[in-house]
Amino acid sequence: MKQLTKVALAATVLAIATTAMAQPKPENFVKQRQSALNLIGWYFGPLGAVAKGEKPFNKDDAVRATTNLVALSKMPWEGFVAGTENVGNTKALPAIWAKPADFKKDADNMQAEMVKLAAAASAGDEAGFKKQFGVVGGTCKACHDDFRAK
Ligand code: ASC
Repeated sequence: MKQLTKVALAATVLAIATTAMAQPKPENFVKQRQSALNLIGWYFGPLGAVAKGEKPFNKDDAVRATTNLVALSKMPWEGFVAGTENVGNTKALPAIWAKPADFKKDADNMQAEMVKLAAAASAGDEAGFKKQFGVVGGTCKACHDDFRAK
């Protein structure tokens, strides 16, 4: 292939890829937010056993889980775009789009409290970690109560 043809082909492929990424299908936004929230449950849930004293506190495990959780906590929100209110199998309530500032406040709370949970883990602060687990759980619950169908 000639060099110019290669460059033109690469540009075309890039243009197509960019267009595909710029316009995800509505169902992919739902998948995006559900994937992130499921992973948050995956890493957060097992910490509950630690918080309850059913499993010993292990600093390395806690750091690993909360490092993932801090990153994950930033992700679901971009999936709640307009036009996805009734797409597929969603528990997202219309209030998310009717009261975006309230929804954002709950989302911001969760992220801020998650950072504190990660800080307690890094500090090896077992008592602080257990207490903060409950605070983070409260931010999950607050948002679910107002914005997620039962
Ligand atoms: C979890 C999980 C939730 C929240 C919520 C907190 O571990 O999967 O949805 O915590 O139960 O109240």
